[in-house]
Amino acid sequence: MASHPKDVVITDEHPKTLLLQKHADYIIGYSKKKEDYEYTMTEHFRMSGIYWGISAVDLLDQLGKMDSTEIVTFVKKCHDPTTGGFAPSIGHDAHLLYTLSAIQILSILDAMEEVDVEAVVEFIVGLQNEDGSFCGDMWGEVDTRFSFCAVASLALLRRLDAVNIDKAIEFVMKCQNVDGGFGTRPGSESHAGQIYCCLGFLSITGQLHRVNGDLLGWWLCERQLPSGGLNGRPEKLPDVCYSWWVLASLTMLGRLHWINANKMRVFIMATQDPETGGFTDRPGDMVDLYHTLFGLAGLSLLGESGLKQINPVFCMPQYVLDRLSLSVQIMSI
Ligand code: BD7
Ligand code: ZN
Repeated sequence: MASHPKDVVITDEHPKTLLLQKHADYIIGYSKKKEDYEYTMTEHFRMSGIYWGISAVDLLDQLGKMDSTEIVTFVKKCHDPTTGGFAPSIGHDAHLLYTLSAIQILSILDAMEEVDVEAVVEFIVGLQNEDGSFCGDMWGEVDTRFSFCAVASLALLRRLDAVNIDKAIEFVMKCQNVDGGFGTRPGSESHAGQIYCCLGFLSITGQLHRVNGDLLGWWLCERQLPSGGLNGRPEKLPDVCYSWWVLASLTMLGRLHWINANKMRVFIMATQDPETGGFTDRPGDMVDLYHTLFGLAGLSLLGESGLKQINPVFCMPQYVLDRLSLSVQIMSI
């Protein structure tokens, strides 16, 4: 039994070192099996899937093995000239989530000139509300994730000036809770994913000084369980994707050293599948591209050798941001 009611046990049977080539082969193989059940089931978030895949392969220094022409062609076919945004797949509706994924893909592949940047900017501008918040699409749901998607996309397009940044900041600050964390909307409970989005937003807009780094740093460190894994909220099971949301948040707060990095590394290593390659949410489950990127990204933040450095705000290889001369704010303590 695990020593904690909501934890897992890591044994000697689980991998202990990085199975680098297994992961590269898993991702490259995935992109070639387009008729597979799993591939077809993920059509509704395909654009993000491509972003997770190419970022992960790039961290492994094997981006050259992906068909970048095919990817750019797909991204262009997902651009909706009517709204100016990107859809997750061809023929679907445009959304801010997939617009950020598309811009991340084009930034990594250095292919931004292939799309109508001004139309994309207009799409994002049109989604800002009177109170500074952002909707994800024309249907009107508000979420701090969308505030992050908007400023991250605009920063990569070098067009942050296009929206009302002061009002956008005012809205995100209204989503801060007494525990130092952030939720989806004003009054919503703190959640590690939402905290990442809000800190990323504040980093891009140069407002990190408005958070209480000690208080929030504590809340984030309390996510670590005896297995070394992290959960996203109290009373939840550990999940490798939270090693990204939490470690990236602690990095922005200048407090990454507050986590037990050795135990964290043991947990992430244990979520690798030595047969198929790829990472799972927790040891023994099924692998997917999403957990594969965030497992590798977490290890990169911890300085794992053999992996490229990742940017904690954009979740893209650091060299891409360097190429764009884009720097982000990190809190100093
Ligand atoms: C979106 C936009 C951002 O700017 C930042 C974060 C996101 C979250 C988005 C993502 O990572 N995009 O790159 N998440 C997802 O696409 C996942 C996809 C998924 C579905 C089902 C199983 C695994 C992955 N989604 C839609 C999620 O809800 C996942 C589901 C999950 C992951 N592990 C167990 N279940 N959860 C998730 O992303 O939680 C982190 C999070 C929540 C809220 C805000 C930001 C991050
Ligand atoms: Zn997860």
